[in-house]
Amino acid sequence: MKLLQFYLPDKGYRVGILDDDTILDITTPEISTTLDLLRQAIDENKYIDEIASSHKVIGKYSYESMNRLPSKLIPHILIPIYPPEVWGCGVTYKRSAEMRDEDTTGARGIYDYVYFAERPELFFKATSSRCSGPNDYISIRRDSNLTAAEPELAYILGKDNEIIGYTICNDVSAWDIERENPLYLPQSKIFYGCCALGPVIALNSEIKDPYNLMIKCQIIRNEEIIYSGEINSSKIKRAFEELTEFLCRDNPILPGTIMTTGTGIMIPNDFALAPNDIVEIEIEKIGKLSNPVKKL
Ligand code: DO4
Ligand code: MG
Repeated sequence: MKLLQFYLPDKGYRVGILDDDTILDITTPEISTTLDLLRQAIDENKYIDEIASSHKVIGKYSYESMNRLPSKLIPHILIPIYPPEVWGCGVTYKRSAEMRDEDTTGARGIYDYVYFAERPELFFKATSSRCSGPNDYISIRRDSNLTAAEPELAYILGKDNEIIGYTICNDVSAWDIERENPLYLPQSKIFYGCCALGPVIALNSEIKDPYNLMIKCQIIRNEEIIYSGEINSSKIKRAFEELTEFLCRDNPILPGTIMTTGTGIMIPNDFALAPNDIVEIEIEKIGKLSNPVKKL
């Protein structure tokens, strides 16, 4: 099952199930977000799929017609969850370690160390207020001249830090700030519009093997594809349980917290983001997340 959130000008914020190209509206007066569904599942000690299927379908809409730039005047899909927190993992793919070291010291260094170390790199990435949903703008911060898209598979944690499902994340990062000094990492990672999520939450029932998913990324500039890259999630070095264990070690997290698992597609510096670019990230069995770019 795939869950999503959407907006209707006459009815407000809604929660639904995506059934092929049809959005099934399962909103009730008490449950209007995916986080409400998750909390209900936790309270009733049930799977979230069970809770979602127990809700009555009160409307049906075409997904394609709502997959558009958000505006209060027209129906559109929204970020699929309002996460209390988004955390990021770094250097989980070999290419990420190699390129980050080449671009900082030109030799093996801190990234190579972390790639092989027992402790993973984990960093605080965003709150809901800094996240963008499908088709909404992602940002280049005003003091960055080299901001890159980082296409990533992300997972959502529920009760007892268990994974309930997966989504797509663009871990938009100011690489020039990160490269100037590793202590600047939070400023390279956290800013308004730094994290795109969506378009849906593909629950565990949809994703039989999260370590075998094709992840593809395209950057479109003036209607031309200027960059295309791909990686399979099988190339990730760390198991998700391992990442979650480090995240939650003496660090309580709330249900709905998102972990983004790191990028294996290192986009060359020549394709640094520019205003009005469109970044498309597609992950098998989840869908396609598309976001335009603006400079703050
Ligand atoms: O240490 C820098 C950030 C790493 C990261 O975001 C990634 O590998 O995806
Ligand atoms: Mg990243």
